[in-house]
Amino acid sequence: MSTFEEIAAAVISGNAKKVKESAEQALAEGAAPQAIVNEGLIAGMNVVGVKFKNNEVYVPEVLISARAMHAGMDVVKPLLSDADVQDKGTILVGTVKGDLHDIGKNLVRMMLEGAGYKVIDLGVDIAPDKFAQAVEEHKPQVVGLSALLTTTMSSMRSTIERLKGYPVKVMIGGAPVTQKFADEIGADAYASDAASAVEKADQLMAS
Ligand code: B12
Repeated sequence: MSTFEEIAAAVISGNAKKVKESAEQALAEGAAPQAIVNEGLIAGMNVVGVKFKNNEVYVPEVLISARAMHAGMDVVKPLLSDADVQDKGTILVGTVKGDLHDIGKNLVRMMLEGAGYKVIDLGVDIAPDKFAQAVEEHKPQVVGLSALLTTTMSSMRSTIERLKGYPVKVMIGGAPVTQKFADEIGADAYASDAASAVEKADQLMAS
């Protein structure tokens, strides 16, 4: 097994200590930091994403793998120059106004980070104006809105209204949200889980 494969395998099994050690070993062997990210850490998270989608692993395993991935990122991040950082794009995520659920949104954030996006997480209970301010400040290409309550789905509509005129695509998700609702409120994409969120983000970035 190559050191990159060892890193990916340790991310998949959620072994943060092993990820850190293997990342350090790869650096000692002269591997480029960016290659460690792409061929080790992201490669591992991609496998986790597919397994999650196929119900082969569940939320706790994904969180543990994401933590392992972050342990590797901590090793290589100081060595990545700005020019090295893969510029896949910036995505802003947040749970809409009135809604405090963040477990799903956090998973989406981790999977997007694992796929190489820069993610800005605004947190929970985010009002439309706050999303708009953050869009002005961070200039993301995509905004991801999460809602878990049927009563806060209307906040998605008002957030999309508020973001009209800004050059951003809006992707929505959360247990009560459907493709039909996304179409109704004019969202650019809907995804039912964190792995599909990455696929949809890739499509939005390319469109
Ligand atoms: C955990 C939980 C809580 C926790 C939240 C903790 C936290 N930090 O998030 C606490 C206890 C705080 C809570 C509070 C409440 N809750 Co609650 N909660 C849940 C519960 C059990 C699990 C939700 C969860 O985390 N699921 C796991 C994650 C991984 O799944 P997910 O969020 O759906 O996310 C996935 C996808 O939807 C998608 N996704 C999510 N976000 C996004 C965003 C984007 C952009 C994309 C693309 C995809 C995407 O990807 C994720 C990963 O695959 C659900 C029941 C259930 N089984 O769903 C009820 C539930 C959502 N809660 C409910 C209710 C009613 C409440 C309360 C009103 C209860 C009360 N009376 O006080 C309060 C509301 C507080 C508020 N203002 O938000 C109801 C909602 C009913 C409805 N139809 O609106 C549910 C369905 C329970 C029920 N059956 O009654 N809750």
